Amino acid sequence: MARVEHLTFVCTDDKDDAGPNNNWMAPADAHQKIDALFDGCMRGRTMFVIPYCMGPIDSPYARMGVEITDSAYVVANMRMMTRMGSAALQRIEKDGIFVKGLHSTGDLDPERRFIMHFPEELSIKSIGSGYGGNALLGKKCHALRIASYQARSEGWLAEHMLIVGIENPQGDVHYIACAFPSACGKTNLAMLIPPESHAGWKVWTLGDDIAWLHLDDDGLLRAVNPEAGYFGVVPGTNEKTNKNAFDMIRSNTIYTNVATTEDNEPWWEDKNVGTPKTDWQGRNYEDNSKPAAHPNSRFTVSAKNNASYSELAEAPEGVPISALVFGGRRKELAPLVYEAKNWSHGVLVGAGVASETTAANVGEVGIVRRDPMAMKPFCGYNFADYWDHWLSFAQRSSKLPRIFHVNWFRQDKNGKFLWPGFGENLRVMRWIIDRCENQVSARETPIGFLPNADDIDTTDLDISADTMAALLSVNVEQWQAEMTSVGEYLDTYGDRLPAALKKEHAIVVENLQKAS
Ligand code: GTP
Ligand code: SPV
Ligand code: MN
Repeated sequence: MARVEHLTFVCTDDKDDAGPNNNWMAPADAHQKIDALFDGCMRGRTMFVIPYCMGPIDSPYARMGVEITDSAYVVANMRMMTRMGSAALQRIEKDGIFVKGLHSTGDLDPERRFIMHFPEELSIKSIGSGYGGNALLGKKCHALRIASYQARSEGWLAEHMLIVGIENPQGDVHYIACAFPSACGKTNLAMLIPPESHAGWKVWTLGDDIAWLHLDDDGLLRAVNPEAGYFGVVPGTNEKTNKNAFDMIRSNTIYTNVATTEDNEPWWEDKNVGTPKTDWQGRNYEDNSKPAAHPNSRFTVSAKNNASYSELAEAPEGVPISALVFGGRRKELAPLVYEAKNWSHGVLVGAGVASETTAANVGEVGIVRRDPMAMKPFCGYNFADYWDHWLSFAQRSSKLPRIFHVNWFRQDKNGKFLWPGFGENLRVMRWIIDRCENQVSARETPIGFLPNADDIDTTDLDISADTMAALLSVNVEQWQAEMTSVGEYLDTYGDRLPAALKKEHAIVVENLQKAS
């Protein structure tokens, strides 16, 4: 029912290539260990062979894979999440290169469960889990861990980002890619419905989880979504929060670990329709103190089911990106939105992302941890080299997107969210677009540019000026502590840490010092 970071390994010849951000095992040891578990594990089962394509089938950026599995559930999911089948097989025959994935549910015993990546061999072996990120090998294993490793040597980026098109009433569209940690709002933002106050605005979904970013010949950063479907968080999805998702999962949808009603309809917390009869484990639901659906229950659905689906998700060349946005789940500290001062400062902002842990991974929920670029569980190599790679883009283009940071999750003393979120997040995206178009000035602070008080449109919103001021404030003392913690974290990467990143950190520290 969730990813298992503690059982997920990156197996490179040199341990330092995997970095402190990954669990590491020597490739030979890893093969030996996992092959012993695979031995005989599929006996009596059906072996499925899944040729798949990540990215539009005719895109130069698309990458192929073949997953072998003994799970029909995996096949059905991969069919919606990737371009699978004969077209992929033909391209594999043409390209002559593909990622090899081997998966078995094994006996589902956590003691005999591993997700192992061999980026130098372009292969993945996964046993003991049937859950999405552990078992649909095209997704996080291939499209992020293996792809990020390849992207570094080939000069592109594989990121944990949604891709959204925002169209203003005049018909101009800006494409924005946002990296938020697991269960922190990517799917919701990708298919946002403009609030009533925003007549004439439209939102187009290109992707909700993964973006592959390439510089084109003109120096523009372009994004393609390697996936063809959504594997989304079910709890919290309703008519009000995410109507597009709510509508698109009424048919042709796989539900995983939800509760059911008497009529065998799927049910989850905050669905706001029906009552649960059976919980996600198939038990009679009586104990109301526990959720009936697993907090990380998921839907799988083809992207084409989504009313806001953009045809450009099929464009081989992808879409040009105006802004990159990082975000996290922070009760305090991080303002609603701020803009980095330049590309390398933006890389520091991304490297410093922290977020409360969620049910998307097995383990404690609600603990603040560093999740750089929302890639802590997914970067297939040493974060120090990854930041260096990010920084290198500034030398290759003068037309890079601007970088922002958002936080929809600030709370008051009673644990109530200060910002309404969901559809209203469009108001923040508008400020981001205005900044990209140089239409609005901003307030310079030690951590970056913040909106002036009136520049976030709050028309028809029941929010006080005091709350807005709180959402758009920078507490220098708290930020000094935060930057100390970011500095300590960066130092754990030792000599490999890029000097340019240390320098950006020192600049923010100095600016805070001056402001205090
Ligand atoms: P992964 O699929 O795990 O990568 O997650 P994701 O980043 O796509 O997260 P998703 O959009 O599914 O949101 C996760 C949870 O956060 C859901 O329960 C949402 O209802 C909730 N959520 C999303 N956006 C907002 C927001 O703007 N405000 C608040 N308060 N909650 C939100
Ligand atoms: C996430 O956890 O970030 C997800 C779900 O998108 S999974 O595919 O399991 O990684
Ligand atoms: Mn994700």
